[in-house]
This record gives sequence, structure tokens and C-alpha cells, in this order.
Amino acid sequence: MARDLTIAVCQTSPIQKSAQRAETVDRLIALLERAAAAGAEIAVFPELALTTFFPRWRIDDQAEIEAFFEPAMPGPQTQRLYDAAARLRTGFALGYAELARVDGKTRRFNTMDLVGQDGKLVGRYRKVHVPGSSEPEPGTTVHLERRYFEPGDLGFPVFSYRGVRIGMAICNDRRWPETYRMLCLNGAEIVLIGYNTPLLLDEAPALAHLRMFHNHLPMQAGAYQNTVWVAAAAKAGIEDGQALIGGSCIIAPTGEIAAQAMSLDDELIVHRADLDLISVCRKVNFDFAKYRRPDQYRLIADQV
Ligand code: CDV
Repeated sequence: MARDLTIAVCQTSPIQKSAQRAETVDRLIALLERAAAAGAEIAVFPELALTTFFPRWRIDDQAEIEAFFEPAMPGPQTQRLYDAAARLRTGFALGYAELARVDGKTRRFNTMDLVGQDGKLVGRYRKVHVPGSSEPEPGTTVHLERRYFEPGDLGFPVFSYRGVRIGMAICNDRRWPETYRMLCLNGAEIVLIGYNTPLLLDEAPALAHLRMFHNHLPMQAGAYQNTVWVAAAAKAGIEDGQALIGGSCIIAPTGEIAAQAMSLDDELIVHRADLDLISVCRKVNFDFAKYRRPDQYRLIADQV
């Protein structure tokens, strides 16, 4: 029997610092309702989808920092989104700033949760490749993720969602081959990604014209080389003075872009992902069991 999953990518336009959480959650619910009406069985939202991309600032006031974080998911402000998932029978992956309390210690992660068609948590991913610095660095665009988040400690888990194996990745993770390879080795059929990517980087003005190419290139390569579907949701447009690229997309295991957002607005793209295409592509080039040679993938001591 043919296997498929209809995926909606929910790109959002900016979520300004001045936006109230309730207002933002309303926007996400509206997108989820549109996704369900379009026949989607799962939706993916951007990285840090509940707030502005606050690591663009050095913030010292602890209360101001805490206000960007979620101490519980769902919480009083986000419960409505989970209820909407259950009502619509459409789950979602949502990026947010996680405040975790572990053994009496406070820990902060850049996190994405996978929520099921019953509105309950299916699984959690914490961003592994945390970019930027902890202090502003002269000559570079301020990007202080390493001030606010520690690197994820959950590896690259894969979860069963309606019988389909789904993994997640967050923004900078999408540029790293290890992300897709680990998710693929863990059995992923679909990788859901959220991102906030500035259009311009002070440290590399000469590469400005390549921003969208360098957005799609690793995701297309990751999908192709690991025979997975990739669905990636951007935050797009001018957010608190910083331009973010859009380019949200759904990529097939062939490496082809099956659907792509055309605006910098709240925009939905939907595609029915044919999961049988995975085994077709695997047979052509990437039958791991047959051709992969982990015994040869080693560092050679006198060459390093
Ligand atoms: N939020 C991100 O992870 N942004 C990174 C860069 C721009 C620091 C990215 O890869 O888009």
C-alpha cells in the first residue's frame, strides 16, 4: 500500500518584539487552520516561532531575557495551539526558547517540539549546532545564540508520527551534513526544520548574493544524500529592523524542491510527500546496507 504524509510548511512574517504572545499564538492557530483545511496532516513552524529572534541583541536584564523563554510546554499562553491541533487532527513542530529545570539547575535550549494529532507531545529536539558568540564581535553581525542557549543534549532523535518516522533540526543545523546523516541513520523519513536567517551578514558582504542559494543547497543535498523529505519553515521579512530571508520549502528525496514560498508573509505551502520515493532513491544510489563503508570512514592518525 502506498505511504504518504501531507506536510504544510507555515512560514511566518516577522514576530516583532512588541507582539503579545497571545497575538502570536493566534497567528499560528490561523496558519494551522489553513493547513488543516488544505489537507495537511502535519505542519512545521519556524525556529523561535513565539517571539522575535532575540539573540540579535545583547540583553542584560534577566527578567527581559526570561520573558522570551517558555518554562513549560504547553503553557497558559500556548495551550490553545495544542487544543487546535487536537481539534483539527493536525499536529505540528514548533520552535521556541526552552527554559528547563534539571536537578535544581536552570538550563536554556533552542528547542523544537513535535506535537501529535491528539495535541500531545510526541518528542523534543534541542538545537545542536548553536551558532554565533556570547558577546558581540567587532565586524560581525550581532548573533548571540551562544549567550542564551547551550548546545542540545538529546542527539538527533526520530519519532513515530502517524506511522511515519520524523526528525527535527533547527536553523544552523540545516547547513551541517551530520544532521541529516544522523537523522537518516536513526531512521528518519522526514526532517522538519525551522529557521531565522538574516539576509545580510556584516562579516561576509561579498557572499550576500548567495544567501538563498546557501539556504537551499545544504537542504537539497541533505535530502538527496540521505533519501529523506525535508520541510523547512522560515521567519521572513524585516523583524525588529533586521531582514530575514524566506524561501521556506519542501524538498523531495530526489533533492528537488517540490514547493517553495514566494512571499515574505505568513504563507502556507503544502505538499503530499510520497514516502515510497525514499526506497526508490535509496535503490538508485544510497542503499546504505549495501554500499556504505563505515569501516573506511576513519581518521588516519599520521595525516591529522
Ligand atoms: N538562527 C540561526 O541558526 N542562524 C544561522 C546563522 C545566520 C547564524 C543560520 O545558519 O541561518
